[in-house]
Amino acid sequence: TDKYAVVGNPIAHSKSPMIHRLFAEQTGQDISYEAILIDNEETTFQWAIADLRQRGYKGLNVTVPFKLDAFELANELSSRAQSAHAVNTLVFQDNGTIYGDNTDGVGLVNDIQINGERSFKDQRVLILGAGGAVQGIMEPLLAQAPKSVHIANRTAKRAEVLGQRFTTEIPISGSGWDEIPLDEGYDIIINGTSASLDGKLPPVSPQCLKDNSLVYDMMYAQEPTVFLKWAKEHRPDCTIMDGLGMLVGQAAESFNIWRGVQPQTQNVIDEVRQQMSK
Ligand code: SKM
Repeated sequence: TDKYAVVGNPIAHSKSPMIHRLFAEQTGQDISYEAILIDNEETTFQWAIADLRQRGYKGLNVTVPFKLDAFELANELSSRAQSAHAVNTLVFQDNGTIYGDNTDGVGLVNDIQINGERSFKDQRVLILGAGGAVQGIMEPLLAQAPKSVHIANRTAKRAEVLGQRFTTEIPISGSGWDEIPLDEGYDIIINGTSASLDGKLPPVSPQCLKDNSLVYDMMYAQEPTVFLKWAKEHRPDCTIMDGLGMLVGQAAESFNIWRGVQPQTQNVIDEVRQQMSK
């Protein structure tokens, strides 16, 4: 049995052990997967990781607040980890080096494409927020050739600067909340702010919605988030998805990096959601 784990602080809430157990059952892979708290008052991230490696773990997922520490610790980085400036997947390689990747963005893109059956191709995309979560999805999203991307954020400057970091033919713009271009509405709207955690809405106009918009919240809960409810109230025909599929999607990609097998996600999303309602 090869050992894997997710590390973070707090970590007790993590659904990763359940998700990876379901993947292991589905694919017949012989692995174990635990949630491990790193007490950053007691130890450094670096030391904690060295200790886990010593104890025979093959790889780790890394969550809040250690994704930047993991980025700095890795000896070798994927291009998407470099552009995200964050690492959520570590691989302890046989030659002694540590490989760092970031699967959050692919998790989101695959969830929308595979489970939501929506392509990004030629779509006008609106992203709400310009923080770490959004930075993490930019490269995989741009790789899907959307028609344009607009990033809106409390501070316009941060949105503009994030947009300018990518060399691409795709037009990327940035603004504050009140300057979002609203003429046509957006095909895909992704909430990457943490407003939903506090039951709040990002301050955007319902004019950004269209009847066939796909509205995605990177947060998830048992019930649709306030943002998804808001979208449905204004446009009953729009499609809503929450971030549980992104969570399962990033896990699937990490599983594939470690095991070379790509698990199916929809049945696992359904199972985890069912557990949440118990
Ligand atoms: O990026 C993921 C991470 O790999 C695992 C996780 C969790 O277990 O809650 C959340 C995200 O940060």
